[in-house]
Amino acid sequence: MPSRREFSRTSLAALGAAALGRWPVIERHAHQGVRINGDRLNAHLKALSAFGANPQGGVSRVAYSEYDRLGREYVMGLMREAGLTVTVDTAGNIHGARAGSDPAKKPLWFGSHVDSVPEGGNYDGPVGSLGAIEVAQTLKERGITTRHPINVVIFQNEEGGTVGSRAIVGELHEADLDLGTRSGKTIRSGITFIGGNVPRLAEAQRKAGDVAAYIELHIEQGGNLDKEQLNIGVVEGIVGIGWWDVTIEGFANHAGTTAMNDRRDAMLAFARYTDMVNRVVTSEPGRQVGTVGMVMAFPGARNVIPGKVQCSLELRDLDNAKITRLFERVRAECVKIGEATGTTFAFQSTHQSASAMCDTGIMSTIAAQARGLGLSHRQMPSGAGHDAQHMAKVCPSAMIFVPSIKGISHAPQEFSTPQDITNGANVLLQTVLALDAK
Ligand code: HGY
Ligand code: MN
Ligand code: MN
Repeated sequence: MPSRREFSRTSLAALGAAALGRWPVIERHAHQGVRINGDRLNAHLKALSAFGANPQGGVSRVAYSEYDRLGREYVMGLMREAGLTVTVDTAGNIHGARAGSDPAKKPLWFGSHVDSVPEGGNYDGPVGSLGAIEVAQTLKERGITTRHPINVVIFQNEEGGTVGSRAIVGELHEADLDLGTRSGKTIRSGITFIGGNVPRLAEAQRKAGDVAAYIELHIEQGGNLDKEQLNIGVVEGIVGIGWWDVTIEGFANHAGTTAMNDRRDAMLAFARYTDMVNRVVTSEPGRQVGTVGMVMAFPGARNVIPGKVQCSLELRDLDNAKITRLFERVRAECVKIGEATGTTFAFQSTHQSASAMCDTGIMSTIAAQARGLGLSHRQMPSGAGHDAQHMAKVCPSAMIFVPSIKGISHAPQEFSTPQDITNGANVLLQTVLALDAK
């Protein structure tokens, strides 16, 4: 197995056409030797993982829960220690600002999120959030004043559909605010709970030109870097995601007296639906994925034929048109399943994130900084959604991935090594300094 270092040349050649990005490629800058404090960063990660720690070793820190609130407090404390001026915007996103020396420059944003999925891991979001704060702390300690103002951003409710970043780009709409969340609160009451101001939500918006660039450090969440023993992933694009709530209506009836062919069993329709989603999604070539991740049967008793099922549909691909096409195929198949089982299917769209491509100039800059640090790297798409895909609508955006051991994520066993996390934060630091040299 080749070592992580032996692959350091991968990407720059492949990125030959990369100069087409909005940001010029910066290879060298004045602070090439500066490094973050990896021990401190990893200690902060361990401390944050106490908020919502679960017995399996991961966290349940879903957005708008008490643990989310406590985790955010902890993070705001670290930001203040790092010399950042901390504010919470009207959408509930946390910002840590640091002045730059050139009044003509727009701020460089970098950060991630600290909310988790239910029974999630300790690295999805925290690595990029605490990595960003560590970069700010390093700049402070080294007495480096950047030309651009700096803004460390911690987006709220990333896992519930990139809610905070959608508010930033003006895509969190009135109807979204009344959707429920895993905390038990609606998005509207959740935003109030974490210190936002819903009637003034629009004040959180940024438009094209307000932000110089957005960079996010994150764990890969897939197993490519680990398998190939590479240090850094340079993200080329982020998948689009569609979410639908699906309601299957049948007829609840006695499980002992209703003959098999007289039943309108919503659970049977659900079983066929789940199998069909897998069949439709795998029926064409490509990296598209589809998941049925939630199900509830009603009334939910051993001796009652389920009259109603509420479940979900998630579709992802780098091509938004493919998501729409697959959804239409799923919906058409549901009509057939409904006819065969005496049930009906209704779909309600609850969230749609368009895919986004990363800025090729910043991608080349990230690759150059990784190379300068002696780190191997390759380009890769992101199969996970990220706030960066929304930020890409208002500024050049890019992402830095570090390995996820065995590719496990959204699970308590999620793990990235302290060295890989340190490497990623150093690439973030060097990338910020390189972009600032523009
Ligand atoms: O679901 C996702 O892709 C992300 O981790 N929010
Ligand atoms: Mn996640
Ligand atoms: Mn994440």
